[in-house]
Amino acid sequence: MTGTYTRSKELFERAQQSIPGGVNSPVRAFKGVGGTPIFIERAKGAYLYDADGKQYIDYINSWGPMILGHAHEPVVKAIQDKVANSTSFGAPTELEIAMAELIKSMAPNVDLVRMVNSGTEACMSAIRLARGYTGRNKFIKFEGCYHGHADAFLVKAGSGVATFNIQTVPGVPAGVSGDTLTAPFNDLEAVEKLVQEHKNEIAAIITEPVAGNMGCILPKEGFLEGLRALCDREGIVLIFDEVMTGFRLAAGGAQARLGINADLVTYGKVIGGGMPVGAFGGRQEIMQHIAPLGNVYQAGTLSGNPIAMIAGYTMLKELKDNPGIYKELDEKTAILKNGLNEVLEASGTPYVINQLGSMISVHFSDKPVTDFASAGAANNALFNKFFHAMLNRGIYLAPSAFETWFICNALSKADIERTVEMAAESLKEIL
Ligand code: HOZ
Repeated sequence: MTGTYTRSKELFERAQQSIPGGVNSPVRAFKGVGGTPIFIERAKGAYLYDADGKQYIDYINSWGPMILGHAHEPVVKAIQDKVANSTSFGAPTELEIAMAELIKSMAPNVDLVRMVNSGTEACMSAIRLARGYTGRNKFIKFEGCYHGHADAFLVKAGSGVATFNIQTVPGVPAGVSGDTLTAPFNDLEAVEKLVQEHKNEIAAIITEPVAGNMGCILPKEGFLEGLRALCDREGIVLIFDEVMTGFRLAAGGAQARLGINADLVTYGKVIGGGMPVGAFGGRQEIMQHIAPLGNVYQAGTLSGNPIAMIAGYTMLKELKDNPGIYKELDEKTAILKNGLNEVLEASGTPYVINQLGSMISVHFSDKPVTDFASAGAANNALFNKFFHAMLNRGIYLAPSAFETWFICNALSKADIERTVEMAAESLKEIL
């Protein structure tokens, strides 16, 4: 089975005449894996349909938010009901209060929460807040973690920056990136060393508690606990970037699933059910420095947008009211992992599968993949072939070895079986 992608090819040609690289976010261009991006027309449940009418089982799920599947009926209906009342007011609404209350009831350590429009905005604002709160300028991030595209984060970043192997980003002034210190993920000693070298200068340590922008990389035992203890000892703000893990790994995100408390937490696309939303929140003591309570300025006309709020609220409420969904997601992902294990084992090629909850990634590596260096050292050329072999068979994986696959609860057992079968065929084709 192969794809013709005729219409997608035409659209990509046309797109490149008016959109940089033909896409509005770089990884989508398929430059990492080669070939032409498929253009999507619609999606329902676990399936995507491209411009040529071909169906795919979706393992991207809009990079995380479609936990309940695409066009989930209660979400669609809630948006339809709300949209006739206007799409934006730039003034407060009761729905924003309900959303904040819902987030507080689900996420640990959130006394106050500010809505924004993307994960980038959330992380950027959280760092500003940590700096304003501590009066310090530097912060530590981890190699291969991606916290959006604000200047200060584009240092040894994952996701598209890793996919395209961009070492330094033109346009990011050294004066800005100079305050960004980096350490390998899972290397507590390196963090300790940085903290000692920059005593009383570090405002924050920001991390994805489970990294999802260099494949899926799990924190080693003691790593996050060690960061927590270090931050407590040194007066550093610990920020968990839960743009991917929030409301996905558990109703309370990675904080709840892994039992580690952050001082500030950032959320993204997941809390909008796929609408453009983000948020950051945390303890009152820190959050009260945000304007208009304090002087750390942060604002946005579309923040708390009613359509985004109702979509996010409806999805989160369903997750909160049906905690069994997380068990189902875990079980489905375990079935997928077992199936992939079998066919990869049988293929004889070295591989690693990393997985927690409904986040999973396959690396063609003969060593454990625990950080950016080991993710980069894997046979990613083989991953690229695997990606295309799967795509041709109707399985839509993230178009880069430096991304996580996300499972949605609309995925059926039959879909998983088909995915495993297609993986076996794909491996036969490419090895
Ligand atoms: N940076 C996103 C995933 N880690 C990709 C965003 C997109 O292309 O939509």
